[in-house]
Amino acid sequence: MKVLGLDIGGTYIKTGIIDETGRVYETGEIPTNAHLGGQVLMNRILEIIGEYKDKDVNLIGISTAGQVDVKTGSIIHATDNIPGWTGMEIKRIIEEKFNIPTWVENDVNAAALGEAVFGAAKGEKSFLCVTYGTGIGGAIVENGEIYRGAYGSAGEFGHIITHVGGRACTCGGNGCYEAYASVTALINDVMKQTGMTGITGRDVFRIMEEGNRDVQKIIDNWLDEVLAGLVSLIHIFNPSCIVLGGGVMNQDYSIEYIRSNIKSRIMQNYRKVAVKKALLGNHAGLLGAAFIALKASGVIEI
Ligand code: BMX
Ligand code: ZN
Repeated sequence: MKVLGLDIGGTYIKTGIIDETGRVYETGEIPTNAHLGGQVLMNRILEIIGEYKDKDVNLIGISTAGQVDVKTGSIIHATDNIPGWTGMEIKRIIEEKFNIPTWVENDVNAAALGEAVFGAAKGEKSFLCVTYGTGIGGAIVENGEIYRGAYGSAGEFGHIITHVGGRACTCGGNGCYEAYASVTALINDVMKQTGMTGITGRDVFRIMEEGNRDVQKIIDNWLDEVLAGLVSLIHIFNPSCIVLGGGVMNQDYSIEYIRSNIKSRIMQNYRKVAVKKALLGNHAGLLGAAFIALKASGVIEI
């Protein structure tokens, strides 16, 4: 059984074929070019699926930024991280064109399921997943199921307000967690305060490791912003485990800073929480989306 997985983030689209054992192969990565708008993005996705079509794909699993109606496989609402993505009927459009059964899920909900089945949250029934990238995404897993709220959009942790009257966010609000603690925010802070241009999240950490104390200070402030959101989430959900995803959480410096500061910032009775690094890295969304497709079509039972 072959599942074509697509993971659509604010910056990159990742693709790959996944089998029922969780093996990922024929992977690819291209820029999302979100600024070109939802329609251009949808056309690009159809092109990509077309490129994989002669590889005997049986199912398609899509994980995407934006709030997803998993019944219809369409976007309930997306922020301006992907302008024009709101309302996109991803499942219908793909199934009409290719006649391959397709499932769609929010990127971090998919990553959380991937981590639950194949990664850091194996054996954890109730946990949170938070990813730091273009935006900040969240997932609430309760008894092995995604908690969706009344209308399907629960877990948009990026839009918790951490600064009243603060920075403008792409959701239309002000002072959101994502505007301070995403990788986009970190990069903007470094560029603004040092005059550097054209840098990536990975560059920021490399520059710190080369001994730049100013950049280290900016990273420390950013990690305090990351911690502020996590402290609130822990106090709301009292989870046994929080899985942290996104390339920046693969940096030992980030995860060590969070682990060594979190306990003193939460109430004593919440301190049993384990802070884990996502294990599936780049493949979490793909594996989660594939898992959803395989489970829904009865190929695997977990
Ligand atoms: C935003 C929001 C979330 C998404 C999160 C992480 C949109 C388009 N995105 O808060 O739905 O899960 O970013 O997305 O509404 P990423 O782009 O960082 O992967
Ligand atoms: Zn916001």
